[in-house]
Amino acid sequence: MEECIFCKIVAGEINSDIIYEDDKVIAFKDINPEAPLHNLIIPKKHIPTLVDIKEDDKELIGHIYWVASKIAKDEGIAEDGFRVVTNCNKAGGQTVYHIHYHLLGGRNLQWPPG
Ligand code: D5M
Repeated sequence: MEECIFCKIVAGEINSDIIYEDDKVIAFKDINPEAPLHNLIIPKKHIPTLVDIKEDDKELIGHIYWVASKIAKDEGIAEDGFRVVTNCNKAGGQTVYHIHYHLLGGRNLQWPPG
């Protein structure tokens, strides 16, 4: 996926502020934070959108939620609360077509989102 900016982050071709990495996923600070803590958790595998998740990816997606929980605990926001969000396609507000999970916390988040 030559033109995918998040694949370039995975490959180390673009710098990012990485806060967690293992063999399956990487998490880094969002370049345009919407909360005091705003990280993105992405699979290293290129999956464009939520609707491109295949049956074989189910374990990977579960792993992403485990990583979100770990980061929230490590960052000290688990007890207060936080949000994990995936935008899907245009009307869902997706701008980068490599699936990612926004981890937002550190303030009282509003509901519903706009
Ligand atoms: O969210 C895409 C998110 O990706 C948006 O919050 C900005 C962030 N972004 C874009 N480029 C970068 C780089 N290079 N580093 C860190 N964060 C980045 P979406 O849900 O697709 O609208």
